[in-house]
Amino acid sequence: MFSKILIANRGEIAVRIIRACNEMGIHTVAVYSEADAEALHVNLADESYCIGPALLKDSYLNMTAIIDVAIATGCQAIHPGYGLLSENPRFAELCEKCNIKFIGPHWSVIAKMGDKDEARRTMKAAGVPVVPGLDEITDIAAAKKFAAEIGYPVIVKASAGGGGRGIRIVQKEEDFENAVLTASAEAKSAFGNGKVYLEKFLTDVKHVEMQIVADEQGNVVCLGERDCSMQRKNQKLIEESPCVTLKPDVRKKMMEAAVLAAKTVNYTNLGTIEFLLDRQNNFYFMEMNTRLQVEHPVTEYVTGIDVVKWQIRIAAGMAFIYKQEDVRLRGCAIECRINSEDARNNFRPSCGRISLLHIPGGPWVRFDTAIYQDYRIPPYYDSMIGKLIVYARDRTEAIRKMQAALCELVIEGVHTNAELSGDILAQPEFKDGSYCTNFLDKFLKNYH
Ligand code: MV4
Repeated sequence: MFSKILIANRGEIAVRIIRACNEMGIHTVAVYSEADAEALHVNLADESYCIGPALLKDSYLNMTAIIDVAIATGCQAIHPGYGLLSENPRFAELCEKCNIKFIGPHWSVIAKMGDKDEARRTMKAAGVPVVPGLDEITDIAAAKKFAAEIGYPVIVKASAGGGGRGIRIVQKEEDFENAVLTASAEAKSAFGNGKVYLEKFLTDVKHVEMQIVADEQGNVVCLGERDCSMQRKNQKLIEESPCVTLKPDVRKKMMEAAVLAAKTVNYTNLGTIEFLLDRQNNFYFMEMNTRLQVEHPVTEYVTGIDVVKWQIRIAAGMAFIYKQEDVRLRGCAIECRINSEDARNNFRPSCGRISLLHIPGGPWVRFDTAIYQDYRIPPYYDSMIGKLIVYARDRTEAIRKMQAALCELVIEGVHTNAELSGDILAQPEFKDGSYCTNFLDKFLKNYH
């Protein structure tokens, strides 16, 4: 086992990883930007080093600065968390060159799955169902003809995409060419790669993702699904497990497809396979996320498995002790992301000092956060300041527990979306679990 790990991240996820290390008797090294001197992860780690100015490119994305700290402090591994450098194959490769274990899959697998069009082709060839569409658009006229055949609406996606950039939904043929060109231009400037591909845009579907764990001995186990259909502009707001509309036989097939996807690319460590699920119970592969996800606590509650500790153990060469038949999905977990933004003012980011903080408690109520009373939220980073997760025997009880916990949560000094989440939980479409990917945009049209 490692004796010392560097955490290449900030905020609640850095704190989450430090806690896992503390339980495992592993020393922790934090890195931080000049704007984060007062951040919680800096205080909780055994050692902390400033790696540069506030802007991400000068600090948390500065690969050599981070590696230098890891080498100088004698770290054997780096945990990248989510976002930032977590899906950067060049960073994972640099770690390997410096003899530091990157806690995640091999860089070649990150690169392969990071090219979404290549991932799609790989999965199709392996027999995993994919959304009807067209691999890499090279000839716009031919792509337009294909779009007319599969029928509008269609969606143009950047191959190197992420965070919703380089995506265009096209409702009618006359908009097609412009959508391809602007999506490609946007992807080129954001990712340095303008490659785009085409899919039929499915409406009335759920966004269901499967969590997999793969050890370096070749065992791949699926920890069930999360329903992530409650999204706005590519930002998830509420996630839950299990997915209400996923029938047991379909779940079994989808879990098998997720395991097949991972095995096809010799995947190791923690990963997520994203699918769309339609009302006829067809499911389609969309993409694979080669990292720990924000919403992992939902899976931890329904499986009883600490996935962050397993990421570390697997990276250290341990075999995963659970077989597929040992994994029992029990009860119901819901997560609400708490963002410092004004939901009634076009989701304007809200910064400033937390003047009053009360964190809800009680059995099976978890609040993952890096804020504390009097902490000043810096304006440079993500607006997510916490995650409220609850667990109960059944979904009705879980919803009530979440509503009570949201009411108990007090964050003063900044605007948050906590009230919006409470309002969504009270909607009939949420209560019966029938909500789909198009729900939130519709709901927000009349929300003021
Ligand atoms: C889709 C889709 C429907 N059809 N692709 C991809 C990235 C993810 N963050 C959202 N994505 C989607 N891809 C096809 N072919 C539906 C979504 C989607 C979504 C789209 C618009 C508004 C809210 C959404 C919520 C979840 C998923």
